[in-house]
Amino acid sequence: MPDLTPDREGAALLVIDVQNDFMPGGRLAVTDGAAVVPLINQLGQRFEQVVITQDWHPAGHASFASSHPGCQPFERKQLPYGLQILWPDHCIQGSHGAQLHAELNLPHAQSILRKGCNRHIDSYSAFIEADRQTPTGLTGYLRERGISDLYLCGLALDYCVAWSALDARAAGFNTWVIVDACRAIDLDGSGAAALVQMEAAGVRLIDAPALG
Ligand code: VGL
Ligand code: ZN
Repeated sequence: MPDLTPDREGAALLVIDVQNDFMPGGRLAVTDGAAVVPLINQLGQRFEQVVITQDWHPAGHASFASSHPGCQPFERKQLPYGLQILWPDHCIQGSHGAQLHAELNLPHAQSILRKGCNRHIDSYSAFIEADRQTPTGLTGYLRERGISDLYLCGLALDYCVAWSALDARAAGFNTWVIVDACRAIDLDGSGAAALVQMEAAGVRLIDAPALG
């Protein structure tokens, strides 16, 4: 059994995109999204190292359906770097929707990483943008701080959490996803597919009680 004590040296909690636009009533609402907040607050108390991400798009971002005349949200469109799901406008830099949920309480988090800032490239992953080439710098940040084990939680399980977990694993981090502290967007079964893909890649799926 791996040592699952979250406060051991080398472990960090990575809290993905717990932002107003992903909450019920937000522009890209995730069903039951707000339910993760109290659980993440509890988890946060167990980790000395906490990193938070924010989806942080400029107006007119390439992932927005509104940036492509004639396109509707949730359509897929070929962009220069690959097939992109087009989303409703969301998490626009500086907007209320881009703010972290007001009840997220992680005052000891040392770093907030903003991603998806490049107008022409989306970034579900906290590590590498959707062109699969442009690093965010998070790998270096974590390595330089001696982090080897990452525990992910947040929104959405099937997009930003899954892509971040897969990239974390590929970068060599021991990677856990705390599934009950995530919620999925679930387009066409994407929630279940993400779990299968993560498990196949060596990402370990747990629920919060497994952390003791
Ligand atoms: C996300 C779709 C678009 C996420 C971000 O945080 O999972 N999903 N942008
Ligand atoms: Zn986004």
